[in-house]
Amino acid sequence: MAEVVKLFRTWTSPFALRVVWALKLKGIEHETIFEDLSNKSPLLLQYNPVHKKVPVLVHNGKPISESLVILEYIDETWKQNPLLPEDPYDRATARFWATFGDDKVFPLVWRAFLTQGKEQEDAVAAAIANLKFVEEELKGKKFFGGEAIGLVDLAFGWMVNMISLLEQLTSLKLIDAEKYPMLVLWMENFSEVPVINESWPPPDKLIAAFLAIRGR
Ligand SMILES: N[C@@H](CCC(=O)N[C@@H](CS)C(=O)NCC(=O)O)C(=O)O
Repeated sequence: MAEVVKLFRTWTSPFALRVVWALKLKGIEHETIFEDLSNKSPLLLQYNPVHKKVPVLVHNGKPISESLVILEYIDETWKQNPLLPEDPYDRATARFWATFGDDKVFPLVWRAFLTQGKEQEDAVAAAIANLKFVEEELKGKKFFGGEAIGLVDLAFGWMVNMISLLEQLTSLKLIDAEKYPMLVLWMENFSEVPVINESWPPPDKLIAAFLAIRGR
């Protein structure tokens, strides 16, 4: 039976971009359904009734939501170009860092993006402090898992354009190249991977979309 893979997403969603990258790295053909989050489609609500968010991957009619869960599903379903290491301890470590990024870095950067003044400065300071742990984790490595791109890289991929966007839109500096050389190097290595590089949303369109969100 031919496989049917559908991805419900928006073009701005950093969580959905992880899934796009994973499918491309695995070479999986898929159909993309772009959602309007101000008017979610009945299918999105049917497939993700709990969170009502994108991304949702639908594989042969079965929906999977939450981007990190989707990445693991993709890795278990299509074995080529593995995203997680084989060793159980290394797998646990990868899951730890992917979750750390979503729990302890992304929300702070997002808060910095949506706020101003003291609240914004506090969010940036807290994000910078948490990124120190990430900097240490990257010491001596090209990617989080070593030489090959993997799940943790995809999970942190949002940082590359969100941080430069935040730095462009505000006067704040998040990543100082002298204090965070490994993070800067990782961002360069990550961006150079063709599958990653070819999938970014157009920067001007993204700035306009994020300014609209910030305005609201
Ligand atoms: N933890 C979720 C976060 C997904 C998420 O926040 N998606 C946003 C778009 S970036 C969304 O669909 N928001 C719609 C809403 O909150 O109603 C994941 O990793 O998939």
